[in-house]
Amino acid sequence: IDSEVNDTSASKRPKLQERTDYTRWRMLDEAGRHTWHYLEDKEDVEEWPQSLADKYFLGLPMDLPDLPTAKTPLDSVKNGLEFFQHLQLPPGNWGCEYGGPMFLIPGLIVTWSVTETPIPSHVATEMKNYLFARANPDDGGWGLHIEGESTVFGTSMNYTALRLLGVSEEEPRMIKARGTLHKMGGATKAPHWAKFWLSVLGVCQWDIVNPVPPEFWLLPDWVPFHPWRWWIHMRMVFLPMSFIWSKRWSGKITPLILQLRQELFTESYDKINWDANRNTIHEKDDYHPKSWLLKTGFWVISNVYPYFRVESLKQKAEDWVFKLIQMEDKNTDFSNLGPVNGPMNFLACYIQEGPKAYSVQRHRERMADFLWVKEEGMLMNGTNGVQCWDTAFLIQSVMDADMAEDPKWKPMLTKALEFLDDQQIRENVDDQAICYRQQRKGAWGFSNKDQGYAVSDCISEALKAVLVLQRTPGYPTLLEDQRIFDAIDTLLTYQNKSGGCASYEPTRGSDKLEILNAAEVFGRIMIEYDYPECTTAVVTALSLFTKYYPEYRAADIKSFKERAIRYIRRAQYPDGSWYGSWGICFTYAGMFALESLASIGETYENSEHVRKGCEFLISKQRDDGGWSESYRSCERGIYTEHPSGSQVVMTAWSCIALLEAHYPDRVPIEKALKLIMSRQQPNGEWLQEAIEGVFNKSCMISYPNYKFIFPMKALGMFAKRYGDIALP
Ligand code: LAN
Repeated sequence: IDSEVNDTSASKRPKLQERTDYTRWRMLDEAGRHTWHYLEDKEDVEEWPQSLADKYFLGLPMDLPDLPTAKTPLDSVKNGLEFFQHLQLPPGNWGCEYGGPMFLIPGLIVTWSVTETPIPSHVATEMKNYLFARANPDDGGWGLHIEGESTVFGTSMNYTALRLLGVSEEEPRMIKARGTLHKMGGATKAPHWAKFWLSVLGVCQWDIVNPVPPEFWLLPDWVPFHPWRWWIHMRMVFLPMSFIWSKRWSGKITPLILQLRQELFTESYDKINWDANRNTIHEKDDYHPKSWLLKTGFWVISNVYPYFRVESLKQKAEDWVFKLIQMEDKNTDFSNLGPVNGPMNFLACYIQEGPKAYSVQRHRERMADFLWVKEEGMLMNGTNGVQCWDTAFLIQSVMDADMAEDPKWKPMLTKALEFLDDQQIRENVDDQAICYRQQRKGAWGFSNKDQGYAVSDCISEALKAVLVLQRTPGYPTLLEDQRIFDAIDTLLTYQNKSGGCASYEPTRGSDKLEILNAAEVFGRIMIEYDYPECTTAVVTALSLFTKYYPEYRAADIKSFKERAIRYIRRAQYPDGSWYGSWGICFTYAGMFALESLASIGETYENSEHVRKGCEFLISKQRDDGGWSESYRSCERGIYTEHPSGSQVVMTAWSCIALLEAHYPDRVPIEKALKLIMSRQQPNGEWLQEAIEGVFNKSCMISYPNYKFIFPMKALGMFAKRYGDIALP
């Protein structure tokens, strides 16, 4: 495919190739910052050889020898580690692609396009490849996430991204995708976020975008719907979005934009009634239909408020919002909370401070932190990585298999420990209260400390890993007591009145705020909720902490745990299951719930809750010994199997749950572990199966390292309990 030449800005557009040379890609890990580099020079290629991890990520042959066939669970763990150690990155952490959502690349490309950021040809080529690889084979469109059915959101946005990358509208795959888009009614049926991005681009007119008034940020803090009370991801997207909406800013109208105006709609651009389409949405996109109250509010803000919106108030709101954007940029060194607010903050800085500003330059650099290259091409990750989270779990898996003292794994684990040591967040942010941030001193985030957002369960999992490993003979004590106490102090701020814990912050608003959910494509996004996974992770961390430090804040911890456990019991469904919000789905939450109950001494023998939890899982075991869960479980709230059969990851979660619970019958567990072992490849790896993670009920996200971490943990726990025997 050749880039177009029928457009004045076309000369600035990247030159697309079929494919790049995969032997030239390298992933650089600078203290947990992951960026991909394409080496154009032959000399560089020689000086910086491709690592085994690079090859693995890129799908190139690693040429590893076959390992002795695993006969026992620990053989299998050893083989798994033998493989997985090659993926450890120099600072001691693990990384991986973190794709799934199909709405991230388009936001970035629109931002690059309107900020006139040149896109290198190798980047454009591989993004194009990824997007085509992830088009649905039957209709050529795209869904909300990689396994989802085509929607207007996915199809209109990814089609647009491909056009901006230089793909011709006559390319057969584009014709097919456009046909699918038109069959669904065209881009006027897109959800709010798509209408927003298309207006930024100049393909839609701003009148089609439901209002995002920055004035919300001027409300006094006591107002029950003030954005500071929203779930952090919503308010941090709302923030720059409100700035850009208020400015009604659009990029340059180039010939390509004029063409897109012809391609994306089913009626002629000039005839479209933009206001009248603000609330039109295709049913496939409408996961969370807007409430009548919200629609009324939108009507008032669009039709009445403009008469009262004095310039000074608008200015004041924009100024304050921009200050908050600057605080977010400063507190994260422009990494930003995530891949949606990142590009939006970038654009807001461009609008406010102009193309030459430092902020614009730094944002531009930071976009690289979200990008990842794999065999299918280049994608945009859901965060700037999974560094702390996956590293903490890997350490725990090896500990659970009792292998940490084996000299063979000491260098690997020591490096992993050093990484967590380096990544602990040591200070609260400046102006914490003014920019509505949560205390974070002593915490860990999900990705790295540049991003620096603490999460309740990320603190917990990292803390557990550190606590045990640095007490294991042969390992250094890197975190002195005070740093552990800092983590505990922060962790203890996370409990809600209900006893449960949410993700980034304790819940700040009422669930009635869901009435203001205007994103349409996601569910349960407006506030923080209690999550069984997060709550249980905190409980297990506190239980472990008390073992080592029985005195420190003992009363607080005791009451925290009691209340948390009461919540966990309440959160159990009548059938014995727990609903998982961050992994798919009931198997994931079941694992966390039963682990935390075990940590306070509740097992199958003495607890009705545990028994019911086990019975639920056992009732879902398949004839081949495995478990299989589809993302539909998350959407529907009902256990649903994946059409492709048993999954290694869900099977491992279920085994861990049963082992934690001391389920009395080992036969089902053995059967499951045999399935896991039978899926292990001769070089020790497990292959990617169906998607594992979720957010906001409707969007799925990949956790590729789970297929290593959790099978090894399950196998190791079994061997520790029953001995390392060959499975019958
Ligand atoms: C994540 C990733 C990690 C995840 C866990 C730690 C696993 C969870 O237990 C708590 C919540 C958290 C931190 C989480 C929250 C939402 C995230 C950041 C994501 C699922 C990764 C991507 C997602 C983010 C919202 C994607 C951008 C999309 C928007 C709707 C803004």
